[in-house]
Amino acid sequence: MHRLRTCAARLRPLTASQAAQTVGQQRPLTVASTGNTRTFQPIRCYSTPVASEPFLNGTSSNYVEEMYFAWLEDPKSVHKSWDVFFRNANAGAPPGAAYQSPLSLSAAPGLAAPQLSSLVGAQPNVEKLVEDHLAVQSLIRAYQIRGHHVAQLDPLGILDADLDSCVPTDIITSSDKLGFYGLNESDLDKVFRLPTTTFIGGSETALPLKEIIRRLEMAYCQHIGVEFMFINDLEQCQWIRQKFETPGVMQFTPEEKRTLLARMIRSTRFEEFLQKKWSAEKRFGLEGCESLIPSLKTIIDKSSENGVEYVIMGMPHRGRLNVLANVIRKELEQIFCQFDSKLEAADEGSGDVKYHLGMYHRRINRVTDRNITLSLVANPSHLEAVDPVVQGKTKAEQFYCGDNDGKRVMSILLHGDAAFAGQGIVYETFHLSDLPSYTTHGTVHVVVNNQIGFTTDPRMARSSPYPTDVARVVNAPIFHVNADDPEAVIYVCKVAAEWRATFHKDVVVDLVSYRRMGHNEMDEPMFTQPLMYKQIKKQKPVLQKYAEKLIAEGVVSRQEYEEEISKYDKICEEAYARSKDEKILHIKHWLDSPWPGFFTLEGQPKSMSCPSTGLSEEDLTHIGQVASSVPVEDFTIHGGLSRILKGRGEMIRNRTVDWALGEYMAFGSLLKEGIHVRLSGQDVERGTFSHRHHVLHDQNVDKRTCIPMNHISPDQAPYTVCNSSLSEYGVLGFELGFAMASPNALILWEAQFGDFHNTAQCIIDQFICPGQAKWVRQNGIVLLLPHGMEGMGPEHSSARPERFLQMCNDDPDVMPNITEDFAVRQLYDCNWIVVNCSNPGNYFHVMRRQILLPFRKPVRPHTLMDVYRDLNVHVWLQAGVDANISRTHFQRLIPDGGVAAERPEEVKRLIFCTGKVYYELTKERKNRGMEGTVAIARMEQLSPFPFDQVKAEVERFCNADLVWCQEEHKNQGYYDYVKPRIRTTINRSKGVWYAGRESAAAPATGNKNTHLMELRRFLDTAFDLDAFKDQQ
Ligand SMILES: Cc1ncc(C[n+]2csc(CCOP(=O)(O)OP(=O)(O)O)c2C)c(N)n1
Ligand SMILES: [Mg+2]
Repeated sequence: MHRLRTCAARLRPLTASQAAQTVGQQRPLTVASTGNTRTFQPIRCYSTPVASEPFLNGTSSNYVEEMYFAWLEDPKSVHKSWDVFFRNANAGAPPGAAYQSPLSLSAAPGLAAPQLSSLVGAQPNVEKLVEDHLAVQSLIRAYQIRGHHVAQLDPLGILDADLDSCVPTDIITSSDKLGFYGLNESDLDKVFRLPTTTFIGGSETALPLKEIIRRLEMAYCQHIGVEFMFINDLEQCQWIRQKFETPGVMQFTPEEKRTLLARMIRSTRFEEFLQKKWSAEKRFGLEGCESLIPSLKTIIDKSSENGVEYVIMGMPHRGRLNVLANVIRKELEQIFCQFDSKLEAADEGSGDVKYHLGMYHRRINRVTDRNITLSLVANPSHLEAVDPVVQGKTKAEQFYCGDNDGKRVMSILLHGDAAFAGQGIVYETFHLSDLPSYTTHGTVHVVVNNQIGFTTDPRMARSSPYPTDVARVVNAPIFHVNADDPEAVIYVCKVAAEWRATFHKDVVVDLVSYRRMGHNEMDEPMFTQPLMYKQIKKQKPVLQKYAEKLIAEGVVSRQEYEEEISKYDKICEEAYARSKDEKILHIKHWLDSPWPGFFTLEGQPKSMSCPSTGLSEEDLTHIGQVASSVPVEDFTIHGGLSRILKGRGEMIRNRTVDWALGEYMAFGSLLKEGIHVRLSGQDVERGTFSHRHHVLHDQNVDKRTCIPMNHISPDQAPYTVCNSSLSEYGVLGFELGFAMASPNALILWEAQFGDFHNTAQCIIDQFICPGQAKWVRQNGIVLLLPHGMEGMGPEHSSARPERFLQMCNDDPDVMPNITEDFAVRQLYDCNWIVVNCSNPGNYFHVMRRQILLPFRKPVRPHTLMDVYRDLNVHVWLQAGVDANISRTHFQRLIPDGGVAAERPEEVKRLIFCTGKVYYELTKERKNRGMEGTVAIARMEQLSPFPFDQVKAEVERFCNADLVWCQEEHKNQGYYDYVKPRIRTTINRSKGVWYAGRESAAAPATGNKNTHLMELRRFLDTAFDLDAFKDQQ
């Protein structure tokens, strides 16, 4: 086959007679016009049988392969010309000799190979002509595939953007290379017919070879390197070819050039102004890639022209202040005052450095005269971590405004070259880009490729040729561009925006640039990049180069240029003067996602109370019925599932619920109240433990599904439940972003098992835990983390509650004032809520409380794997707690309500615990007949700590010693968190003893026997009333 491919590479679709009469003919039209957008019809369809295609139409080696396999199966199934070709090739004809002119086709089939060989060369002129045409076609294709490798992308002219100095053999850098194609210098003036896969001809269908090469050079080897030939879709490839190959396509009007110059002035002079005023401050300036600003503005202008109203952006440190000033148009004085160390913070929390803050701004786009909202999402230092967050927020904004195909809301993501290549989250984010529940219908990625990451040379920082190769996995075209050519930059940005508007897929603009200063303005780059920086010092700034070009062209005069500079400098100076008046820094002004109407005008919660989370019996019954039915006609579900639904119906009749039904009722009731619910994560639709079944699958019809929860009532909010890609970092980030967009939605992410959250640790540590403190941004995301020691080994056991508890912001040593609104105020003050529900009723209530609270906090309930499985049935969502079900609520602590409570003073031990160990403890207590001597209280909300209720419980069992019992190891779980807080509650009057597994490195043993022995041991300790005598 390899030999056939070699032959095929030399073929081109042109008969000799066609070749002779090409000049002046129109190329066959492949463009269909549909309204404003032009779409390309596929030129060829590969449907089987491929037989009817004649030999001379074959254009690609894949195609030849297909043809070959069809021929192998049945030589008659292909066109005669192919039959002859394959028989000749199989008979050993060398490349170029297997082809027979169609003129001899009639004779061919009957001829044996030796006879055929006598025909080869029988018409030497025709054959040479065809071969030369085929060669030219290969040459064109070579430029389309590999032209970017020789494009002049590095403004410094010292590095190869693809890290490879070799020039591909098939790119014609000198006339002797024509030999690769069997051509020579004398062919340069010959005219060749152009194939339909190129647009270099413009209105011409044939060109001299010399001109073909020149035009290919112009299209692919100047300041733009286009990487796109890996895209599987022919229509998309044609679209790109047309955008870059059509002669004269990169034309700018004088007006456009002047606008570009003005934008370059702003970008450059902004950095110069900051450098002049605060030379000793870090700002991660944009010097060396100033064309980023016009590039972003072009993408936004073009997108606005195409109907986009809202652009959500995420970006790292480099040039961020410049983007805020000149793209988002944050008031300059607000930026400048951030440099003032005397500025006091008005808001609570830590705040963040100026180059991490977010922004939200609605304004008129001056170019299109349309409204546009721009939001830059606040981010941590952790590079690229913001990517999925931006995507999630974008998806949410699209969802809430009914923008189903991303025509009104879009995202732009900026990247550094080193981070884009090195950070895995980039890949995880790309993999969400085309999934139905996660797509944002195309993101424009812009890489500030300054060819360095801090002090590391790209040759040491990546294994891929370009930093952008990760984008190839989703077939995103990649436009590399020399950032010192502002017009080329603007052109690719226009194409990128059009690409997104046309195909609604991701696209990458790679601004190949340099970094004029060190990593930050204090850094000495000559330590590590001496040669590069010697060159940089010689490099004329891009603004100066572009201004000189426009002055030479007569587009602007030097005076106009200088006036434009003075005008912007004056704007900066005036803003600087105003910034001196700012005495207080309001982080609130830097909010990226305002929630209009949710807070008071001062940004406070509208109340400090939480209504009952209970529901009427009627509502519970109704939702329960939906949960146990198939609301669609002629829909066949699996027999096992029918039994599960029947079981649910039974529970409704018995007024009991299991975990899945409790969750169903929580979600269903919120949907009924108009609250959107979105549950996302791996296999959440069915549920890892096969308990949920929120999506029913028709057993007879492929892809026919039904989500009963969307059939609760006609005016309900929609329910989204989606199995995610196998990613935690990307998907949790995405859901966090989704939850940012609106407070009126319950957004949940579930880990397959709790411990898998650690691959998303950055989102937890950098965004969820401190998000409000850093960026005054609340977020009500729910993390469902299955947890429980069940002898399943070190993995799949622990959701690592100790980590979440360690990051809670409450003070273990201070007993808070117990006021009437204590429970809610405590929630308001905390950074997040950690709960561990021991029954489905409490899970139901805590889910509803998330939404009924007048503010939003992330919550992290452990969901108990055991409870999923044992169908631990509870009576009608705690109806027993309150006779009137509509007044029930989440219980932060479930006190002992059994025999021990009857004579509390006789109780010798009060055991506090949380989660599933409660069931082990009650069983053991019963077995030992100690119901009257040992009380057991369940802490359902660990953080914020229920100081008031712990206090009440300790006072009730006043003669009891206190034990914390957990199934986790001592250095894990809850002990380190609860112990000091219980001690503070009781004014350190008693000890808090420990019953649980010993300290260990791994979360659980892999040996079932050891697991059970450990359990036995700590239960013995928990019920041995003398166990702690020696420690008193
Ligand atoms: C996840 C992560 N690792 C390390 C760092 C430290 N760091 C900050 S900037 C930087 C270099 C980034 O290089 P690049 O992505 O090319 O951006 P540039 O600074 O060149 O614009 C590094 C390593 C970080 N901020 N985030
Ligand atoms: Mg870099």
